[in-house]
Amino acid sequence: MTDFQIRYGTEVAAARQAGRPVVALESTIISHGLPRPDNLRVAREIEQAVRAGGAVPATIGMVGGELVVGLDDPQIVRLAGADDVAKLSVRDLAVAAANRVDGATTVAATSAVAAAAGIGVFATGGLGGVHREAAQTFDESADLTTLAGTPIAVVCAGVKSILDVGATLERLETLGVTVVGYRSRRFPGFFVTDGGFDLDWSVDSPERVADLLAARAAHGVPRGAVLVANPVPADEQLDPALHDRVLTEGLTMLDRAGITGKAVTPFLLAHFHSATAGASLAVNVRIILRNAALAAAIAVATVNRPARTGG
Ligand code: PSU
Ligand code: MN
Repeated sequence: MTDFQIRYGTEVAAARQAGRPVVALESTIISHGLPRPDNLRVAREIEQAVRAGGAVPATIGMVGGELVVGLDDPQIVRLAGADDVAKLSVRDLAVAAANRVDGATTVAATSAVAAAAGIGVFATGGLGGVHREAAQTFDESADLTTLAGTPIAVVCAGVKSILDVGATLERLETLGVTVVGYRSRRFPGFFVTDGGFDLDWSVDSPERVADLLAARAAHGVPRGAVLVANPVPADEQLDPALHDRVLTEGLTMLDRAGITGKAVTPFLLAHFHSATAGASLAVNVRIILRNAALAAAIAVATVNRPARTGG
């Protein structure tokens, strides 16, 4: 596993020492995924959802070149408000540290750092994946290859619907990333409940996820990630027709503006939020809060498991 020079927040350090449940949270959704000023409020609500579930939140990010696991509130305020926060994937971490910058960690970077910190559960909104037109652009998120080698459970609402979902599922299969639906055998579509593809497995409680994680360790396959795909309930999703219309429009704008690379995801998410007059933002926030609550329950179940099963 990769080693990182990590500074732990006070509460996270204490929780690690005491063996209390901890849930990792990413900072890219704060700095680049959600619009201001909602981003700060939501960042705090996500932590609150984890606490309400009985676990300690460990929001991960870089402040002045220091990699922090368990950002405190002033640090979160800084990453939510500053204009020059870098978007950091794994390959960027050392460069950013050397340059002493502020940075927000993506799913890839957050997973790698969390696993190195011994944190086994991570909640986010939707993963990165294979972009549409990847056959020409080669644009596939480093989230995928990183998760292939990172032992962590990631609670998400599938991959962002702006991506090629089918191709992403194929890549997850190739890369050996375990994917289970939470109370569903359909892969969720982030803003929408159903992403259009079947899953082979589903789990129906946090305790069953804890069993699955224990079984992986027992069977000697602890290297890669387990995705727990948690669909937004149908009555809380973004209207699928509206979703498809706004997405088509956003992809056209992207093309016209010539936006590529790591700017693609923030651009499309921002387009969704403005074109749906905040409806997609509300769904995005609900997704993240639900995932944070489930991740907390999984972290708690994982810690309680030996007692529950008698060994
Ligand atoms: N999910 C969201 N909002 C986001 C992201 C995910 O709901 O902003 C971020 C995650 O940090 C993810 C990143 O790792 O987008 C993927 O970016 P890219 O496609 O450039 O790899
Ligand atoms: Mn990309």
